[in-house]
Amino acid sequence: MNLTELLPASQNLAAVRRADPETADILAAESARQQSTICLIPSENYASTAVSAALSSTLTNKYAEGYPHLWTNGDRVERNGRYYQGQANTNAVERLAIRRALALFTPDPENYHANVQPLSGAPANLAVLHAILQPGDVFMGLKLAHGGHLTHGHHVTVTGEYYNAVQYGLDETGAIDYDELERVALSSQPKLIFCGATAYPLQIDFARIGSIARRVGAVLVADVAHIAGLCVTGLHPHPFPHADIVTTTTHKILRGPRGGLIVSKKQFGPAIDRSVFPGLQGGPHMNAIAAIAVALKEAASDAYRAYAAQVVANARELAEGLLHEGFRLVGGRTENHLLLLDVVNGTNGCRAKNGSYLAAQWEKAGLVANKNPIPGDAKAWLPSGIRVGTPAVTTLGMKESEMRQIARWMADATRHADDDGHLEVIARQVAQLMAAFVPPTAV
Ligand code: DSN
Repeated sequence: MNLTELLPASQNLAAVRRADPETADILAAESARQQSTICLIPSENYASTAVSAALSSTLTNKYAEGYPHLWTNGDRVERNGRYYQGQANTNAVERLAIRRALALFTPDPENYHANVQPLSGAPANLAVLHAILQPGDVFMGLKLAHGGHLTHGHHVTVTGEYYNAVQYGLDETGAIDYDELERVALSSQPKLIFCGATAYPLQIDFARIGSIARRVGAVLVADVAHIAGLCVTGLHPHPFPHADIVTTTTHKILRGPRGGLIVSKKQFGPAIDRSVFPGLQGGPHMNAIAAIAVALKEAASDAYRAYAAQVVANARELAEGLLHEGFRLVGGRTENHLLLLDVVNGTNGCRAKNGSYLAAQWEKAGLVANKNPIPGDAKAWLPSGIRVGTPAVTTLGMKESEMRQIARWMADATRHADDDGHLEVIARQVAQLMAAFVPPTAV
């Protein structure tokens, strides 16, 4: 394969090649990998060429510690603006991103606040905890093996180390156990409750969790990184007004650059701003903030609404195809963009010794997904599940017929997981399909 044919225009790879052929070869190989395999990782996507171009703009050269607005502490103005000079354009682009985040995520922008500086989702969540809690305070989050995120209180992270993290889980049907959540909240009296998930295929009842949070006087934080694009297009219930604070990444279903957003009811804004900077971060990545502004404009379009609807339709079709083949789905179905497969307990040959082995073998067939813990798993690195999703394939323009084909390939690759030759045959078929679906940044 001639890798130079796959140069991503937005990265100006020719310039990289002139300066550094070794790095250029790696970048070209990654473009080739993305072009020839099917991305089923539900948290990955393809940024548009406009997003990628903004990311590689001259804003990468600029330091901009501070904010384009007053920072307050209660009624007291602490600081105004940035620390360094030369901020006319950083201020303009950050204000634009903030305005678009508020318009997209909130019912009433005047009464909400947005911080667009978090470098990604984990720093955004940490900034919220640091803004609201003191070390040792109690907060609640969904268990990692039940679909939660590391930063929702898992013991290997600072969120589990610095705070008193209490976890809730799913019931035997695979749905969030709202009764247990309420019991745990009443007994542990958390100051903050995290809801939201990274591997949960069902809709989240923000209204119910909001009423529990109000009952115990906790701040409710909804981490919608996975479903942000569904919430803002009406395809999933919206966390506001039930949640006080919403966090999200910008690079998953929102199709922006790698980054994070925190949108909150206005009273939490000053504490969140101070927590992000100077509490946790230094200079914001202004090139990423420009790219976030572009992505938020794209996400407000009719085309994005149609995209999000197709993401959900594709996930349902994929789920039907996989169930038909014999796979077992945690929760039994999908109501959003992702499916969680229990690969140890499938039937009709749709089973494997664990998710780690099967995900590695699938990659040989050009099917790129991720191993994932499922309820009952003790080891995150040797789990019984695989997580798949449709945001990326839908960006490429794939529809229901391609989902049916992908389900057949997943079953075929599972039944022949020990046969590398068979997996290579599937990989060639996958690459043939992908030739018709070029990622935006590969053109
Ligand atoms: N790594 C992200 C995901 O894949 O869902 C969560 O942070």
